[in-house]
Amino acid sequence: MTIRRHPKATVLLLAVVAAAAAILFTARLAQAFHTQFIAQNCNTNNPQPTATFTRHGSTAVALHAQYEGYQWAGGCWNDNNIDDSPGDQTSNPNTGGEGGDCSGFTFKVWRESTDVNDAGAYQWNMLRYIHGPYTADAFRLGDGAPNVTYSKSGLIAMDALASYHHIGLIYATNADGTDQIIEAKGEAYGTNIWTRTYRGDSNYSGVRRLGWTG
Ligand SMILES: [Ca+2]
Ligand SMILES: [Ca+2]
Ligand SMILES: [Ca+2]
Repeated sequence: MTIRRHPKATVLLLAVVAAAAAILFTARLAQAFHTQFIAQNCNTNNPQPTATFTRHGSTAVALHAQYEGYQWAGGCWNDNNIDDSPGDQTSNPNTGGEGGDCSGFTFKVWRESTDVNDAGAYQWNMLRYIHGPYTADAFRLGDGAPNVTYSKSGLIAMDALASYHHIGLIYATNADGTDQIIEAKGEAYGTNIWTRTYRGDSNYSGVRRLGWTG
């Protein structure tokens, strides 16, 4: 059986459907924007200075962030393996969502100080909201007392590859010259491990955090 509608009724129906979809979309956008993850979950506790810090230990720190979210200028996450703040507006530091951005993630995993002249090691809890003073490009240039540029061919686990826009940490090296990179990749991707060709990409430079005790 065919249901016949008057053409005007069809147009009206489509308009109503479109309006409802627009309202729903706006509501979802607002909801995503207002997860208030940082406000509701994160703290400003002092970091713990650590006399020893190892590549193995920092790998464990990095793995807590795996499967969590991404937040532009962010630096606070839990470890429930869910992105608690998906679909936020991109490149907006005020969305207040879960996760680090690429440089905030690196800062925390490398246990750095907010004082760029201090090369010491500081353990920041994952729910401590902190981004740190470095952009990806600052890391690329080896800015800050703990950080140096380093030959790409000599990079090992927990060293970094950085470009003007992005920085990722080496989780493991692959036999074919690529690397498994653990990184806070972007709003749509969150934080995870991916096989990358950064080491062979001229836009990327090697960066090392100094002072590992093991
Ligand atoms: Ca996790
Ligand atoms: Ca989470
Ligand atoms: Ca997010």
